[in-house]
Amino acid sequence: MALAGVSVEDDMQRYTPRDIEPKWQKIWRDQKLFEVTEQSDKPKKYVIDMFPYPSGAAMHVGHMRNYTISDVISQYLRQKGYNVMHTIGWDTFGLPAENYAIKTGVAPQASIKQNIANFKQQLGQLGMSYDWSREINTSDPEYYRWTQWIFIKLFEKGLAYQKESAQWWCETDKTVLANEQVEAGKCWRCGNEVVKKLMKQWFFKITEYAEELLADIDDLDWPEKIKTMQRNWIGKSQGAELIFTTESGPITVFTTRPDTVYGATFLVLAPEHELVESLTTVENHDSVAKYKREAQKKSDIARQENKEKTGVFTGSYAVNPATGSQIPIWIADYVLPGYGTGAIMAVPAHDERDQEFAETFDLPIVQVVQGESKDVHAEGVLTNSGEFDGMSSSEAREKIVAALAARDLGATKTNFKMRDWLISRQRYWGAPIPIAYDKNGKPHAIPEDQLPVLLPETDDYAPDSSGKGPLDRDEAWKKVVINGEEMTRETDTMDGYACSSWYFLRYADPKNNDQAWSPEKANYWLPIDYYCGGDHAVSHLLYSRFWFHFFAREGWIERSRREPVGKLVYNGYILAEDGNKMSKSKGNTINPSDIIEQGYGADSLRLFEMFIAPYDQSTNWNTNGVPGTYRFLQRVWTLSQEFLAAEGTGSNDELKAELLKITHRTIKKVSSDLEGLGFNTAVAALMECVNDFYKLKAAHGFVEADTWREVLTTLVQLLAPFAPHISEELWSQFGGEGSVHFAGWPVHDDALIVESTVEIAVQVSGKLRGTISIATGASREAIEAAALAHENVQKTLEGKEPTRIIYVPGRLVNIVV
Ligand code: ANZ
Repeated sequence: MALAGVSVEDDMQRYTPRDIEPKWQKIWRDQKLFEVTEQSDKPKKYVIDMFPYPSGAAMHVGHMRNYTISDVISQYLRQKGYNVMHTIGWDTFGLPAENYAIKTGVAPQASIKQNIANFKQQLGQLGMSYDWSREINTSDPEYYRWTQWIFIKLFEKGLAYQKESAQWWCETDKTVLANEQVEAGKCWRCGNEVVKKLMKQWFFKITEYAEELLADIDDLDWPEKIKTMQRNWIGKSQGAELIFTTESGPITVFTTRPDTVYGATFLVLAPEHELVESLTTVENHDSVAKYKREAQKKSDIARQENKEKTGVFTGSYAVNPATGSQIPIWIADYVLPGYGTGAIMAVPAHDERDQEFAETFDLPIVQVVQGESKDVHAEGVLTNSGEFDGMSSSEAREKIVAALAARDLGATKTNFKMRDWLISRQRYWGAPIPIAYDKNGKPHAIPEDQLPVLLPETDDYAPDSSGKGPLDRDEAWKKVVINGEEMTRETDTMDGYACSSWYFLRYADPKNNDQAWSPEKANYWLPIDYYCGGDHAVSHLLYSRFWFHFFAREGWIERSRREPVGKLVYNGYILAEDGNKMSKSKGNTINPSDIIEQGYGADSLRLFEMFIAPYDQSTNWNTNGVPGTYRFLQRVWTLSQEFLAAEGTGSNDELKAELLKITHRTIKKVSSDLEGLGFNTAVAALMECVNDFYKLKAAHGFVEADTWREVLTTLVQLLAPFAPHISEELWSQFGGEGSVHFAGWPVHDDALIVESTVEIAVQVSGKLRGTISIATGASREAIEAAALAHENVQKTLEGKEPTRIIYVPGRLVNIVV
């Protein structure tokens, strides 16, 4: 078959990946080459990707970038002599399979099985070096049994609890909706407006770990931008709670600026605040009720967007604890119910949102701080603040809170933006929550010996108007006897993020039937040394940190390993050639299997994936790229075949030095690039190396056969992480022992790189007659011959024979007559 953009140089020597790649894949598999155990005298490395959700669509070249990065790292580390665990599994619960089931009637169990088979086939084709004996699947009862066990442990410690919470609800479809199913306040299915409805839900108490999750971020070897995202998500905020009294009782506000309390000219409550009802006067009842209904339809994000301020007056007043004056109480949706106390003191002179609000509704604005800079840690000098006038903001913050505290009207307070993790899903396709309720509705953990709580098979997956999941319709399944007492099972399933919060521990001990993992194995393999992915900056990466902190507190993993992810390798996206995001629906995806089957092979594709751009940058796909890297591999192949067919004889010191210099320069560059994850520049260095080899071959042929053999073998070793198949094939053709992937990583010798030629002074009977420039490492005979041949030497000698030649290595030749 003809490959576009590739000229056929010589059929006999043609590089044909399909003759090589499947062959080596089979050998690696049959020999279980990449399987590992803890019984090793090598130091360990643990390298994985964020495991995939095996969707119905084939993987595209964007997904593949991620898997290639981790595979290159793994192969490199193996060659460097590490005991590398590199493995993969499947994150299989979740909405896509369930929606597919609702649409087509194909059970999620069946479609997932098919999708896994497809993904495995694709990854296998790419020559990924996984330890397949450790493969896991989160919807396998042998796996989710342990997710349920962890739930129970959290429940026993009070870290899994139930609480009423507002859920998106579509009145038309009569169903609960996840956040991502609400688009601009509308249901994703029917397009009608959605509302919030209070429902009892299960939560994990991640907020109890807020402080330590925040503190540990500092030491993580992660990209700064991801660390910042996590810090902001946790959102620690130090301030005070101040009390404003009203006729209906006290209103507590949370503020980071107690120094501005003299400028608080009104209060704003979230429309959902519990005191709104009692504060609303008769005249204001209708407008307040209407405003509350409108606010219900907006998401928190929409409410925080910077747009025109809306709100209504309740008709009531509160007493400002500092000034003693009566200030009006309003409600507005820019105050969120879930943060702080759901009520704020508005200081329009010093807070932008409050200022807009005051301007819109014509409320008083009183400046109380002078010379304030615009940044968040506002500092200025107090004014209009009674006894506190003239104080700095920071001093006043403390003094004012202390003064109010003395009157029981204030206290310092730290808040976190982070909310507890809602894990109930009114859905079929998830791990059942291992809880049952007694007659009084009290929740009980399912005893450990009754795990797993199996997800029953059904052909009825759709949610209904009950607000509960499909499992709620399975009357037989719901009944359960616990310690002789009849109970009713919880019918919600768990958020998929529960299953993905601990899977890296199961990789360490995938077949354990007695424990989720053995601490011994976990302490051997964890933390993950390189965790590769390009998503879930806060969700998954924060949830799993929380679980690990919990595991460490329980002693199931060493405290020093409570951070699961050592180095986070956060890759950029590959976009379609036109710069759009690749997606099946846009029809612009490129399937790696197609490229392989066209004849370019997996190695060319892998190489291009690494060459295309620095790994952490997003970049557009380029159709000419793979033919380019294919041509490069073709050149490696051809050069090797030519050498094997026609090893030269004889020696050439200059050639030898030059070959070694090129090679050692390349070893140095590729090694340091790989250490710093500079994959693209490492590939460029390999290409340059091959170009230089071709020039030398053209000039000298394959004399210096031993050196050629040495440098070509080294080239193959350097190429192996990127292009494992061709490297393995050439390694064996060159007579290498075992697999190239365990054959060591070449080490460069600086002495061979520094200078390719040396300048040597030439004297005749002690008198300087000139200099010669000659290859470093040239033999003494060659140097003497070059010195004798020097023009001035010939002239001075006038045909006389030298009596002896003195040679000072690397410096001078003295020809004595
Ligand atoms: C008075 C004030 C004066 C404020 C000033 C700021 C500047 P962090 O924690 O950093 O986000 N706030 C408190 N609860 C809120 C809620 N539920 N919804 C919306 N806004 C809320 O900032 C806390 C500040 O955000 C608090 O301090 C409060 O406004 C507002 F010159 O109180 B401040």
